[in-house]
Amino acid sequence: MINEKLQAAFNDQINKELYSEYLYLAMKIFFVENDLTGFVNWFDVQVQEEHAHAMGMFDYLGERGGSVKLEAIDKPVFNGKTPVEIFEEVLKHEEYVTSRINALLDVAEETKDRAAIIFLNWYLKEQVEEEASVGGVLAKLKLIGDDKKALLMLDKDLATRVFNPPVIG
Ligand code: OFO
Repeated sequence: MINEKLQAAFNDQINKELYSEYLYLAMKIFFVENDLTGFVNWFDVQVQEEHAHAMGMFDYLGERGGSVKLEAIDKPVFNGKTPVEIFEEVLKHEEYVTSRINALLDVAEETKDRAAIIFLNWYLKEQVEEEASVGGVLAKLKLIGDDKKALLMLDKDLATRVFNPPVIG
């Protein structure tokens, strides 16, 4: 049986993963409206990944005899009006999520739940990959600047991203 404090922290993170899914869905709209279909694909994959992250914790709580409590998902908020600005916000958001996974690990350590620590290590590794992948797109966007041809080449590249359902834990 999972400790109550840890269960609450997991539930909070499930909400944050679902918020991430919602945020990326909202960001996708900008790229749909600007006909950047490769970026749209990138966000489609991102949305699916965030959903998988939420469901990984959802299922884990069930396995541990815990209870999932779903709360309201906040309205997605971002201010970016260009691809660079939006990806700056994606990176900031991923860094925030990394800090929340670390906070969740702190609770798992405090409650001496070694199984949860092992489970959460997967999420920490995933955050390292996410920050690197988002940082990579952002760096390219900064290099591209106002070069529309180069932006279309990056768009073509992002069209190849594929969602591979993660094996979590
Ligand atoms: Fe769930 O990894 Fe991004 O936020």
